[in-house]
Amino acid sequence: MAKAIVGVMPLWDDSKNSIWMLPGYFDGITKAGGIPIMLPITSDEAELEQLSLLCDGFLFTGGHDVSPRLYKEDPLKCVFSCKERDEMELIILRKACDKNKSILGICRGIQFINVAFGGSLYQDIPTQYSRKINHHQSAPYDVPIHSVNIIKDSPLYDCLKKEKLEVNSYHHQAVKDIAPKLKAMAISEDGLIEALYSPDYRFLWAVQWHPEFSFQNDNNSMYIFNAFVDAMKYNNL
Ligand SMILES: [Mn+2]
Repeated sequence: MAKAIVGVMPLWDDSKNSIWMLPGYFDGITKAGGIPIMLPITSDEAELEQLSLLCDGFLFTGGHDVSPRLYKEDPLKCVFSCKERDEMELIILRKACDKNKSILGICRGIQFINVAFGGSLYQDIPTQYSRKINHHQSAPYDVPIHSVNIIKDSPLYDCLKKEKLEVNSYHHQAVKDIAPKLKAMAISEDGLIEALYSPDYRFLWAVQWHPEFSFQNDNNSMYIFNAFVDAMKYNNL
């Protein structure tokens, strides 16, 4: 059987003026049975339309902050966004949803998807929310640093069958107001939303932690990649 093709959002390096990729995103998809391909940064509608037809799913990766202009705020000084990624991802997310493709967001991905659906963000957790727990760990990144409570009536609970999960954490922004069409799936011990989904699509999940750093040793991280890629197999949904 042909494998599912997963379009992965490229990361952007400002100092090298170059796209780049973290191997964990690719390796997690490969281990789950999919073929990852990195998309170019473009806002050409026709090219993105073709890519949205080619791919069975899309991974919205981590990276730059989402521009606060997209949720009608002025950016704080510590916020660094990438206009080209924001523009491209708005187009590809719309096309992916229209075609009911499988969608997974990680870190920036959960923030971006929430904003694209009309939600808002804390621009900087220590400044605007709380310093109670550390959401920005240092290396190694494959070890958990805080826990999240998984909401029982959610697909993440159905997947992992547990109410509490230990996760890694490497983010300074977080979901603030949840977009109307999205629902929370996991909440951190200090009350931040750390996973979202939409019941309106085949598979639209997003997590604030980093399964791409931990899937080699942590089954719960691997199960998320598996659920994402498995959802692509049923093209008649
Ligand atoms: Mn966190």
